[in-house]
Formats: sequence, C-alpha cells, structure tokens
Amino acid sequence: MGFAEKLKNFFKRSTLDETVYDDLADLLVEGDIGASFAFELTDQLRTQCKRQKVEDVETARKILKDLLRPYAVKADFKLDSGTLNIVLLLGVNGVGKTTSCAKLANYVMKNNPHSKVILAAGDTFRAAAVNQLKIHGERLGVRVVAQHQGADSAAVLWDSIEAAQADKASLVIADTAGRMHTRQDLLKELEKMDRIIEQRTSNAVYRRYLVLDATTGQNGIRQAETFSSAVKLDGVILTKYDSTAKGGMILSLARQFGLPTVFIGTGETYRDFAPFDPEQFLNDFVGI
Ligand SMILES: Nc1nc2c(ncn2[C@@H]2O[C@H](COP(=O)(O)OP(=O)(O)OP(=O)(O)O)[C@@H](O)[C@H]2O)c(=O)[nH]1
Ligand SMILES: [Mg+2]
Repeated sequence: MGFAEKLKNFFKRSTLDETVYDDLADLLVEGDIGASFAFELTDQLRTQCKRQKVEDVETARKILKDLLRPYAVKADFKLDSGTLNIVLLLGVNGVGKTTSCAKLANYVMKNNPHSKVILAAGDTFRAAAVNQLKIHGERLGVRVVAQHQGADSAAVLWDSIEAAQADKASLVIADTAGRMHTRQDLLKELEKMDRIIEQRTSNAVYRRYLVLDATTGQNGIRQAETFSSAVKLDGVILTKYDSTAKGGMILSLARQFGLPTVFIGTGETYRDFAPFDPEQFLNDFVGI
C-alpha cells in the first residue's frame, strides 16, 4: 500500500482515541517528515484536539493540515526581464538535475515566449552528461554551451554567461555534476562555479536550486546540509514526486533550513513539471 492510500485509510477511523496519535506519528515518519518533527506535530495535534474538544477524525485531519501549513513554503520563479537570470542546479547523482534543467527551460519558454534560454553543460565529469544536455537542447531548440569531458566546469559557466550577454539571452540554466572522486572535490567545484557566477554577473538575478529526489526520503535533509555548506541555497526542486505522494522532506527542509520549494517534477516528460502548490501538496499529504 502506498503512503497516500495508507493516509486515506488512516483517516477513515471512526474514533479519535489515544492510539490515533501514536499511529499518526508512525505514519508521518513514513511520509518522510522525520521522527522528532512527527512527534512534535502529533503532540501539538493532541493538545489542540483536547482543548477544542474535537472528537471526529475529519476535524483532526484539518487541524493537522493547519499545523503543517507554515512548513509548506513556496518560492516563486519569475524571470526578471531587465537583466540576465542565472539558475544553478545542484544535487547528488541521479536525482534529476539534467532533466530538470530541460524542464525548466521548457517551462520558461512556454511562459515567456520571447525569452532566450541557454543551457550550460556544467557536468563535465560524467562522460555522457554533455551529450545528454545537447539532446535536450536540440529537442527544445535551445543553445547549449559546452566543452569537452573533464573540462573546468567553471570555465563552461564563464563561456555560457559570455554567450548570454552577447546573445542578449534572458536566462542561463547550468547543469552540474552529481558525482566526483570525493565529496570534497564536488563541493570545491561547486564553490568555484558559484564564485565565477558572482564575479561575472554583478547585477544578474542568480538562484541556486537544490534538486532532491522524493523517493530518497530523509536523506534529502543530509543532502541539503552538505550542499548548503558549500553554496547558499535559494530553493528546492523536488523530483520523482510521481512515484510517491510522500515528499514530507520538503516540510522538514523548510522547518530546519527555511528552504522553500520552487518546482515539483512528476514524470519524465518536459511537461511533468510545475511550480510548487502548497495547498495541493498539503491536501495530498494529509489525504484530502
Ligand atoms: N519519474 C520521474 N523520473 C524523473 C523525474 N526527473 C528525472 N527523472 C528521471 O531520473 C533519471 C535521472 O535523471 P537525470 O536528469 O539524468 O539526473 P541527474 O541528477 O542529472 O543525474 P547525474 O547527472 O547522473 O547526477 C532519468 O531517467 C530521468 O528521466 C521525475 O520527476 N519523475
Ligand atoms: Mg545529470
């Protein structure tokens, strides 16, 4: 049984007795919310239900949703038309960075028909990475700035910013490697890319998004910790939300790091990508 189904069943109970809170805490942990947060929430729920003399499960569910609402934090992605916009996508290997670069390019072009987008092949580590991005570029009709495998990824970014300025492009979306010889190498490379962008573009709008795979659960918290030790994160793109309706990790991320969610990926095609909708997310999470 999937998480969403379990939640639906859970709230079909008829009475709100003590066992409900313990079972709910277990369920929230399963929803990737993390143990301490789950217990904190069920304690608050118990207190509120007692104080308000709530006796039905349906009302308890609504209170739970209200308790979660402050943690469903959204950040809007808007193109600033007056200047160059840069997005750097970060994350561990396989989470969906390259796919999200292409999805974001597609999203921006659909919503801003006159905008010019450039993809920067910042993953110079993996052999097939540059080609993967080039294929997306061809399909989308977007220019891809790339060098050979093993090239300095900061140099690729430098090139792409130069190209964007010469072409009067609105947006550079930079892919990055998710894998390195060591984690330290990876973080050093990201720090360098980050520095180059800061130096090269003093009045650009620059955002760094951490890409997280919804199926990896609380691991996402550790990933956020690691990446935020190297660069300042502006938001999260949650991918593979189609294979799980859980995603409670983004609530934990907002609680622990104040990190908002920007987009949600729900499949492998370009259209399976939408701005984060907190109300929808909360309804899914509590099974409404
Ligand atoms: N179902 C589903 N699959 C996705 C989603 N996003 C990406 N994928 C798939 O996940 C796999 C990995 O995606 P990539 O974009 O290559 O991931 P990456 O982070 O660039 O991987 P590395 O470059 O190896 O670090 C591919 O098969 C994608 O099609 C999503 O939202 N839903
Ligand atoms: Mg990739």
